[in-house]
Amino acid sequence: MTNTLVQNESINKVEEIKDSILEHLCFNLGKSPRIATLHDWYMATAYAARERMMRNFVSYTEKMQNKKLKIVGYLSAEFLMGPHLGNALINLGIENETKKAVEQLGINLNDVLEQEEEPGLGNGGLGRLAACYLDSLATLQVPSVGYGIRYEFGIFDQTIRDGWQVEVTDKWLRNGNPWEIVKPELNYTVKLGGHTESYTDDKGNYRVKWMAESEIKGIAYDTPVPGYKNGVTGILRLWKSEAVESFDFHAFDKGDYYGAVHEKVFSENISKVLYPNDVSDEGKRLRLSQQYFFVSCSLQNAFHILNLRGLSIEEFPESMTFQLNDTHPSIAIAELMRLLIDEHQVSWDKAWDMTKRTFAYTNHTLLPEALEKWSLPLFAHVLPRPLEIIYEINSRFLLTIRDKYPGDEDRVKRMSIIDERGNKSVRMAHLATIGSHAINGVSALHTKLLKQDVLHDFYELEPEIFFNVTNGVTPRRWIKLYNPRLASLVTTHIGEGWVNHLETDLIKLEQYANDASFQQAWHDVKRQNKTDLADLIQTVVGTKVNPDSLFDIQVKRIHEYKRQHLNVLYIAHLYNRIKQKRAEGIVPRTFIFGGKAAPGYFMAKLIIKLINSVAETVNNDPEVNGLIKVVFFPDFNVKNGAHVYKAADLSEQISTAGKEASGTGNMKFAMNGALTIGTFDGANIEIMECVGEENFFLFGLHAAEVAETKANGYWPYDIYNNDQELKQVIDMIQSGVFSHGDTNVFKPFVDSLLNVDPFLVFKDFRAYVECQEKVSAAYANQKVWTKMSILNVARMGMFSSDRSIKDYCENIWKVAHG
Ligand code: Z16
Repeated sequence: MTNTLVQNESINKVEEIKDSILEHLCFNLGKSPRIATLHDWYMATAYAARERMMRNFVSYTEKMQNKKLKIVGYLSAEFLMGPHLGNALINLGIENETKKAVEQLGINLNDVLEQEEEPGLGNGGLGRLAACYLDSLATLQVPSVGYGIRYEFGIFDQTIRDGWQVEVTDKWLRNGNPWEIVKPELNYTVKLGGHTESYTDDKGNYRVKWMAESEIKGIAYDTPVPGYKNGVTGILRLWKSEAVESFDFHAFDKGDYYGAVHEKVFSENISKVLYPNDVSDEGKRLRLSQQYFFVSCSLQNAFHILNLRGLSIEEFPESMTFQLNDTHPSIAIAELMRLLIDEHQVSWDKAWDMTKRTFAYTNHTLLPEALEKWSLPLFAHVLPRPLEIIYEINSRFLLTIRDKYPGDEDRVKRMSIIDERGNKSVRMAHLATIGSHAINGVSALHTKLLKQDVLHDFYELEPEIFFNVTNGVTPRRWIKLYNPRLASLVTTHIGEGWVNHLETDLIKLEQYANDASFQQAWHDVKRQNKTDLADLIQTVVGTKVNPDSLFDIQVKRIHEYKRQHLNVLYIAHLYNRIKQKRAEGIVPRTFIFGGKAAPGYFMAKLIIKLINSVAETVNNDPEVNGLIKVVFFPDFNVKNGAHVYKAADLSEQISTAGKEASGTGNMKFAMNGALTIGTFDGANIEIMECVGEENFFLFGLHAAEVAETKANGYWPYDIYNNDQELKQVIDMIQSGVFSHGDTNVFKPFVDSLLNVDPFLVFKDFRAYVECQEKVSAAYANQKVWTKMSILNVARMGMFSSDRSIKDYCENIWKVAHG
């Protein structure tokens, strides 16, 4: 094609998009351009983008009717999709044309994008991983459906008042959601509570009937997921709970109006709100109901799809495979058994074989407080029939263990789905493991520890079903969309193949690592990104920060195992040095934090207060003279992430070794040119192997040393007493230096560290300080730093979620990919 032809085509596209926006403004929003608000323009532009996706959506759904294709069902209680519009334009390849189209309508595209309220239907890493995987599934043309819950309220919005976190309800649906399409005809009934009754059917078979206390209805809401410039649109199918019609008839008959309304309220509650805990288990009845609700709807929908494709029940495992995203959906194992046995009259042995072939389980944590356990009475109350099935699964499973390990009753107790110690409970990780044909961890270290510790007995039993699939993130959103300057610099040098071939193409950047003009351009991109973030911080937080200082960033959920407080102790240490006139060698730094604390997690909330208190003291002390600045950026989410990752010089990945299953923020930072200071934990290790030890700031204990330290009796108080600088820092916090003399507020924090220090902050403090000194020295030489930054990005190709999805396709799902 000649250039003018390409130009004409693009002009036509701009006209087409403009017409489409104006049509949607009129037909869907009922507005004229004259009175349209920015939000109206956003809605109209969203509809215009959605329209283009829906053509592909319909053809892709048709393609899924092909009987030979295996469909992947990704079962997840969370999908943290982030704003749709910008991503849709990138993946449809119409971002430039749309920018021009809205400009011709007198509007700025960025202002339009800013209007979108993000669907925060996830807590953090796990939910965002699911979203990256949907992007890669569509991009790799894998027939797939993401199944989850359409929470009316997603993760709370975080505001900061007097340094403390205050939660605000996330009303993401208040202005409408142009991305979803409700499918009222796709609705399923889900039972809850009640009891079971057995009977003999006309063929003389033993059967069970679940006499539920209540029934609720799940309605499908579909959101299109565009693949990258490939004409494919995948599906995110979320379930909203409603009352079944029969209920109000029944209650109204009896003249019980309030009874009927009560049922409605109860039913709608199921999908009302996301539980705001990241890696920690609440054990609440409503949560169990949510899990069962979305899993049951999804499996019933799978039978419907099977039927549409003209397949038989026996063909279920070949026609669809389900990935369990952590144990949250693991009740699916009992539910598929129930549907096969109670509703489709399949025999136990056959049903069990089919179930095992259908499911695979991803574990995302080793932390004991995160491993889901349901109290037996609660489980029996909410899910009496699934519990009976779990008992049967367990007793058959334990027979095989007793058979294989005669006399080893200890092993039987350890492996049982039912934990018989103390208050009896159902161990969901055991159910997930026993009912799956593949189990995987999310980084090499995590998988190793999974085999060694948490699932060791199961690994011994069936080593061949354990896999590792290291996490990845999508370069479409996390580089191309959110770092356009870097993206275009990279594209002008190595072409644009990296966007969907990161694994093979990004490495081509290596040849420019020593090129002085490329280094300059690279440095300029980072500098501009930092200026953008500095401006945003000024607006949002009111703190003035220097774009020439080292931007040292830690954004992630606030948790003691992630050790934001280790970072804070280092800041307090630097402050102390400045006050003592020992500031030589300190490079100007801006410490930026962001992240939400679970509302019920006292210590995490206190850490937020501490960060803000240190910020207030340090930022306003004339003696510091701007040498260091501290910022807590409120309400960290996907939308804010757009401004944060691209502006980082240094990425903080400092969890206690063995505690962070993988981490994915570490990948987003490194592929946007930040260097990492990190422990030997999760995917940090693989990142370091890829970028080279010389381009990575490693410190601290290894996982085995952490376990050893604890086993030998750990005394943080001794470390405090023997390290004068650490002692000064702790004493400063305790004595009220950061709290206007208040000695109470941080007492629980200090006491916890001095007496317990569960995550070995004191143990790693000295190594961290020394490593930070190396960071400062390296940053002082900007040329060398920039070269390290380029090499970091060039060598991050393997952390594309496309690579992860290919691993799942080849090793676990056994499906073809593009
Ligand atoms: C979660 O976000 C994670 C684990 C978990 O059990 C529950 C939730 Cl909500 C995180 C891990 O902490 C993190 O290391 C990992 O990168 C992420 O899941 C995705 O695998």
